[in-house]
Amino acid sequence: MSDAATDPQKMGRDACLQRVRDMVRIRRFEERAAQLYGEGKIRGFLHLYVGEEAVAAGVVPQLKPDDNIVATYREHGHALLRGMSMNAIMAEMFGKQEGCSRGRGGSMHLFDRDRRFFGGNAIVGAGLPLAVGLALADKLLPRPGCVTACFFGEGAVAEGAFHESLNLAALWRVPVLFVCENNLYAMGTALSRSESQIDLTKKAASYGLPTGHINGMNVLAVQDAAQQAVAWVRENQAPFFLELHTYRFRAHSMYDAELYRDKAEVESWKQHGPILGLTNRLKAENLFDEDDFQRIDREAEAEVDAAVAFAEAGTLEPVQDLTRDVTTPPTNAAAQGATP
Ligand SMILES: Cc1ncc(C[n+]2csc(CCOP(=O)(O)OP(=O)(O)O)c2C)c(N)n1
Ligand SMILES: [Mg+2]
Repeated sequence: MSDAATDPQKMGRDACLQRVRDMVRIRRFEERAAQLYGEGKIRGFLHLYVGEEAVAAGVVPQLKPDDNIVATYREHGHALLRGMSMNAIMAEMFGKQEGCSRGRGGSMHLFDRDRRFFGGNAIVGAGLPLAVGLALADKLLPRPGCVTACFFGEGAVAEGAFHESLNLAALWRVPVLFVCENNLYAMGTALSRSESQIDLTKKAASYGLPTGHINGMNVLAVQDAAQQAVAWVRENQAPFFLELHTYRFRAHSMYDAELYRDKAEVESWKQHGPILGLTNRLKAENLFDEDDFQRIDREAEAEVDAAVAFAEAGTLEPVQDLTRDVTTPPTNAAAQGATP
């Protein structure tokens, strides 16, 4: 690790505050989303990233606008930090036409072509082949020097798509940064109950990828590792695998009795939460005080208030448009090329 990237004094107060702001924006957005879900305003699936914010906040700002991002159904934070408007994301969650996917995707399918944010994906592991395809396209077009960052949970290593994607990425030397968000559980299954090898970097190394293993609760450590990994992928135009140890503080999705973990375990991780960890460190370094936090918090709440008002005022798609973009299968005769 380089000192400049992990030493708050060397980073400077503004850069440190930006990381706090990034994480607080995600946290406040999601807390409000949970509340709106309870009120029936947001429906469908909703997976919160609370506790894991340091991963998106450490990695996403290291990417350039021409780089691609592929994420999972737990992607609100990545989308926000990529610069997608909170209004368009909230409207999407409300199912309104002003949403980033015209209200047809919901929480799990945030998408923004202009910002090269290629989802949001409901299927575990499905983002990996997509990322390899995007990077292959960049190599062939060519779009020199571009990187595709692919975020996925540790549950994806049980999918064949994980192994095929790492293998092909290494074989074809395509520029993908694989970012494994290892929060220890895939729904209610602890990694150690489903995998004989729980050091996931070893799986990636077996396909020939260089790897890194980072504490995903420490945003400065994530930022530093991501900076180096992105630079490596960009320069070598080849894949790299980062495993980040993190923890989700809330349920898997909105319904989850959480019988698979103790409350004490959750509480002990909260003591090392990413926002608390950074703000405590900055306070100890005299770079930050409670007034700073209150100001950042108020700004985030105001942005969320405005996004909710935007979503409330949005329009639902008219019923007669529901079949638009739905492909009708050809009739038998047409499919067989029959002529009368
Ligand atoms: C192919 C596939 N199998 C099963 C599911 C059901 N499912 C949804 S989330 C999930 C757990 C995934 O865990 P992980 O990859 O660790 O991500 P996390 O939810 O912890 O962020 C499963 C099994 C799915 N969506 N897709
Ligand atoms: Mg997981």
